[in-house]
Amino acid sequence: MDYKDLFKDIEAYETIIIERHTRPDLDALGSQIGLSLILKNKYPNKNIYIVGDMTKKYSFIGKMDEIEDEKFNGALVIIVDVAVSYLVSDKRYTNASKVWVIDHHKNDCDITDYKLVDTTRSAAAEYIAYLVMKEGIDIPSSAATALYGGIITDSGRFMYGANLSETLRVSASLIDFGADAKYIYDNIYIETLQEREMKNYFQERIKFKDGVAWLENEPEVFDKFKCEFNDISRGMLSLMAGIEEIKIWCNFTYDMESNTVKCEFRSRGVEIVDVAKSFGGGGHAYACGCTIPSFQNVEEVIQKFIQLLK
Ligand SMILES: [Mn+2]
Repeated sequence: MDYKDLFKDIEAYETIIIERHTRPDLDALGSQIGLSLILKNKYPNKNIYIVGDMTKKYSFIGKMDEIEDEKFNGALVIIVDVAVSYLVSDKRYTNASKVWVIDHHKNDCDITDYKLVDTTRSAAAEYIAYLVMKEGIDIPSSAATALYGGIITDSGRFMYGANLSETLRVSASLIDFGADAKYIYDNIYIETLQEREMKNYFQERIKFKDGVAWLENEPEVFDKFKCEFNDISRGMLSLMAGIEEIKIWCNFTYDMESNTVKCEFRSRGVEIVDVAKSFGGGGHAYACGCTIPSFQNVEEVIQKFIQLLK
């Protein structure tokens, strides 16, 4: 689709609701909140809402709106940082008049035909900032900060990205718009005593085999540590990164909401997304995930990665 059509729709609709994926990371939230602040700034008389589940870890970036079902009738919904329906946080978008998707993941979109997907973007926030600037719309400093937060986290502090010079160009522009980089860094680098204790606990439980490292996080860990799912599933991934002999690392975490095991995969120098896809998942070339029925399937996943390394 032509990005111009998105801005024509934004111009045309009176109610605009912005959504993103469940269990949001800072790119999902930064994209959603950043876009909403940009549109509120440009269209102070439109009804602009943001909805979805929230995570305590990123509450510093903003707050979601609670809105009635009726608000979706006749509304324009823009879904950011996700293109697959089952991961969208608020299913009421199906009642909207029109739905757009803005994403940077390598998934086939099953939500709408109105989509803007650029997989060379390190973050959905980078893509949104680029589109908004291309359209010549002003970015208030609060929005620039939110978008900048999405970029620095999804790019691994400007480490990953198919087009780093573009990521840096967009980021530099956001700083010019007044993005407060220090505010983001101050918030993402602080951790609680429990978080540090969790790292010590999980560190000792990492398993290693033929270039692959993994953690199996059984239901009991959520009794031991009062925390959210992503505090373990995403939060403990980095414990396995940066080991010379380990090229692929996996975090298998029990999900009580669905009684399944959610898998996060990361790699260094090896494209792994096809393995995630073979288990019905997806994501990026070096950072992806899937869901498996139980911990009995872990061995099968690990074997596929070991074969891939051979
Ligand atoms: Mn993202």
